[in-house]
Amino acid sequence: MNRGRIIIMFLVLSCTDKTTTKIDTLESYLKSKFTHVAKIDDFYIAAGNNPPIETNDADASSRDIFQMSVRLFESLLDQNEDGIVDDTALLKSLSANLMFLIDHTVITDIEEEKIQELFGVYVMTMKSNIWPYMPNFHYSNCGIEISELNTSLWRPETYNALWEECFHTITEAQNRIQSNFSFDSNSILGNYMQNDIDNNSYDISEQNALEDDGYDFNTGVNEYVHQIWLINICGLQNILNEYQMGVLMHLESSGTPLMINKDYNLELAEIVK
Ligand SMILES: [Ca+2]
Repeated sequence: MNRGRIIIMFLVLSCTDKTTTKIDTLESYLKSKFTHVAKIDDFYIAAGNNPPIETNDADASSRDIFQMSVRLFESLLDQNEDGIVDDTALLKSLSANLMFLIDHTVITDIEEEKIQELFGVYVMTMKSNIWPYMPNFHYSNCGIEISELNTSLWRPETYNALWEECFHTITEAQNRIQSNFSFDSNSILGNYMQNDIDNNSYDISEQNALEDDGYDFNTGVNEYVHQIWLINICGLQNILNEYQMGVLMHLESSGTPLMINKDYNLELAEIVK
């Protein structure tokens, strides 16, 4: 073998090696692609550099929305605010199965699939160009003006969608480790929603029509659970009907975090970048 061939082979090998190392871990991948990266155990939260568009804070930056998402996850994982994760099994499920990404859809549409393919984690997103980021939204003043929960389309006027996406991430993690925490038809939570619909006290058909029959049962249960969780946090559990109260009791017995503090100020997460 002549010297030229050896050098070429060496170059090929070292290039291959570099590429492998670069996308070796989710952490290094996220650091290479995004502006902000945090982790709680091995559960990653990342955000690009794009500021939120749908917001009532004109000065809101990508750092602001990133930092709030970190605080929300910290609060959800440490309900009694003693600086220690309450439920290690829940955190392990988050780490093993999911990550959270904040960016505009031009980025998330590509990265959701890519990250799943490369690292096998499901990417939950906050699409910060189309979903509202309302940093002042607080449970003490939710501005809820309904006297019953009767449609899947309901959200508070000034709702911060970041709460909803962080909450869905937590319930997705529960869904993956707790057999009685399913969103399928004939599951405990699915039956509550179906019975509520059969009783004509709750409706998903309007949303289903709006989404061109794309609003499937599982998504419906997911959002039903979220609405009930939010109404409870806002202190209005008295407007929930018997099915919805059943859901709330089931969340409580399943260990779903029932509080959320956007101002959580202990450092549970590690800021990686
Ligand atoms: Ca704790």
